[in-house]
Amino acid sequence: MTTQPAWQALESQRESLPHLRDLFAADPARAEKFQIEAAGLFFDYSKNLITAETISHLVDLANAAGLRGRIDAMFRGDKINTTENRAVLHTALRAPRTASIKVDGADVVPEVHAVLDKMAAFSDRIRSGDWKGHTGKPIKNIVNIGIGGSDLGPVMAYEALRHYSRRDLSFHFVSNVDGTDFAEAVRGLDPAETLFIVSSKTFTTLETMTNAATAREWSLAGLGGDKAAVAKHFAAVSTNAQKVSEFGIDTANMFGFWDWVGGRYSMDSAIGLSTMVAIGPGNFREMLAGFHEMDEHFRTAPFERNIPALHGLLAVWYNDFFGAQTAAVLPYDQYLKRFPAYLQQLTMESNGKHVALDGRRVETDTGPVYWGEPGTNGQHSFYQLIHQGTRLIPCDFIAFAKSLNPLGRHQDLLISNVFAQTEALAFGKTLAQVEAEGTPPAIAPHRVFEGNRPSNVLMAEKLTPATLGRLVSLYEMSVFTQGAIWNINSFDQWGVELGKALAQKIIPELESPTEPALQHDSSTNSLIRRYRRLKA
Ligand code: G6Q
Repeated sequence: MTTQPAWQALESQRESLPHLRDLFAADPARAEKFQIEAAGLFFDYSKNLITAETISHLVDLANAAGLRGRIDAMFRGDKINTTENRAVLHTALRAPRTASIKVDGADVVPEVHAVLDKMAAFSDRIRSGDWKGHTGKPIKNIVNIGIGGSDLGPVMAYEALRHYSRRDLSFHFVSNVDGTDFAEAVRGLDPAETLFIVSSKTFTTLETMTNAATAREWSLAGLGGDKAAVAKHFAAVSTNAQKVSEFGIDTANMFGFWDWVGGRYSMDSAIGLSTMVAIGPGNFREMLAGFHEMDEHFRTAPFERNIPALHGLLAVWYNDFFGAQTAAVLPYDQYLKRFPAYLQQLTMESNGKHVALDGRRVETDTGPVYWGEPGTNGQHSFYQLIHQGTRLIPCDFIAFAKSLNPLGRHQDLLISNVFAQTEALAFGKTLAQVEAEGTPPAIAPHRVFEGNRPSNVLMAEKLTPATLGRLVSLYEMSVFTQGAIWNINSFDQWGVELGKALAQKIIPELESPTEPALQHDSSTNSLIRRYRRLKA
């Protein structure tokens, strides 16, 4: 890719780019040139370090990388996850009933909708109180047990859409194998009113299976030990029916999905069962419609008018041409407090790769570190570094015009900060300006803001289930675009395997009643010995 003319043009352009102050001063119509309204979102990318030529070179780069063909291949169901020989079809999870998408010759859309219908019937029974626990009481508490892709999406979506959730039901999420996570989640809950949803694609994941076994013990202990209670207090979301029934969960209460849904792309599959119980099937379908709307925009819009494609190309621009190691996501909505954590998995597990699709080492840096916190809280802590540090940190600001909790002036105060921050980042404050304010010369340099720090603003009217779907799809497709430029497989995650395998070896060494013969390095050996001594 680095030998492509577009890449080289970008390299030389990077050297000669004017300051954002000059770019805006030179073109009063700059904002309109770099704004797009599509699929229910407004995207202002004018405060990026770009000119019209930059965008045209980035689009050339996308074309050189075959982005169009890759998009078509993904949506068509080709097995683009080559290291696992799987199709990548999270887009089918939100396709309308009338669509037809084939994997190995079979249309998957009817199955997708059959599962959604089954989830809806189940959710309605829980929400109406028709579903009774073992002692005849309706369910009041729902605990999702899962980790990684089987947790981060459900937690994020529940928090994001809490406004739309049933407030007389309580929702809890257990992911960590640390017993504290389970203990605190169920503290004070009545087992007779508690339903566990065990969410695991494989139904073999150490953390989830450990927590699920503990949950079964906790349930049975609180319900008199009758194993029949499991059927009333456990549901499963999995692709592995055999393991689900071995665990003792009635497969009638199992909701399936498919190997073409990656964990971090699964919040809109049956993994979203807790979300659907919380917000109801109607809202869940609205969220899917939002996803689909952005999918279609990404699939059909020309790259120069395509929000996710441009978003992804800008990420490549900063990552590979400016050496930006991180990117910040700053939602100005408290309900999106878990959105950055969700995006960390989506972006970093997808594009944290050093080997290209052809098996060779990549020639450029790949996935940046994503991080962030809701505004305005972050402004009172790490924004200092974004404004005046030595590193370039491209930022995404996410804002809504209407609050779901309109209280006095709060929303205007909140959103004024979005605009102020992007303005300060882009334009800064010169030494001359600082001096003109009468700042003593010794202090003046400390009060200079260089500016020229890039940001995007994503805006919508308000946070709805559909808006959330659009936002998540935008980032999924941005990640896809980035992966296409880097020619990597954004859909495997071999990097999480080694540590898992080593832990399996260490577990018996920690649990053994007699001193184990250790054959690790001297550091690991001594840590294991110290742990055994301390816990004795
Ligand atoms: C996501 C990853 C990973 C996965 C978890 C849980 O893309 O594959 O985060 O979701 O390891 O896996 P299970 O759903 O199989 O328990």
